[in-house]
Amino acid sequence: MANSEHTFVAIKPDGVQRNLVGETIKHFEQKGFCLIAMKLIQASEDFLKEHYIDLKDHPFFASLVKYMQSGPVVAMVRKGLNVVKTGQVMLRETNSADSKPGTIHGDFCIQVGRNIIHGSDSVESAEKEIDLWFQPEERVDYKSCAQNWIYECQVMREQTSVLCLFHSLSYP
Ligand code: DAT
Ligand code: MG
Repeated sequence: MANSEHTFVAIKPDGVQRNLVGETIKHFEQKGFCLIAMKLIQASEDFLKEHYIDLKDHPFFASLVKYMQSGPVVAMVRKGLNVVKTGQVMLRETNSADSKPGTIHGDFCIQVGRNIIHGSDSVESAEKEIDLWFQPEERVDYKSCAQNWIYECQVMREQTSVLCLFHSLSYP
């Protein structure tokens, strides 16, 4: 079901220390992506090496792990239609210097090594990252009333016929 796609988002230590937690969460909240899980966590070196395993051969790997370990991280899971791709557009680009105003990197960061927020870069990595950061019991799936106003009926129907019925009764 397309609108039940999940992504992993983490506000990095510099985002937490710079008091940008609320500001960054606001982007995802206002966009309409549903909050499924969230926690403040001090990640260990081994845990972060696992998270960034795909980057282990890059020269910046050690400094990346050290930076991510330098303070707590706010980890969360968001759900919605194309949330992985749209989440990436909201963050863009990896290098803040190439990021346009209006994106989180474009508005709040200067250097690639201090870019305040991580978002999964594919559906496959989102699944891996969510499994790494959250136990199944830490994820809460629920029906958000706002979804009736964010999605058209056709998309809602993919998620639940009850919601679609509600929608069609409300808007003949
Ligand atoms: P993204 O976070 O956009 O998915 P990535 O997975 O390639 O990008 O890299 C993960 C993080 O590693 C990125 O947010 C910051 C750091 N990084 C990437 N390229 C870097 C570089 N050339 N120099 C220093 N840090 C870099
Ligand atoms: Mg990445």
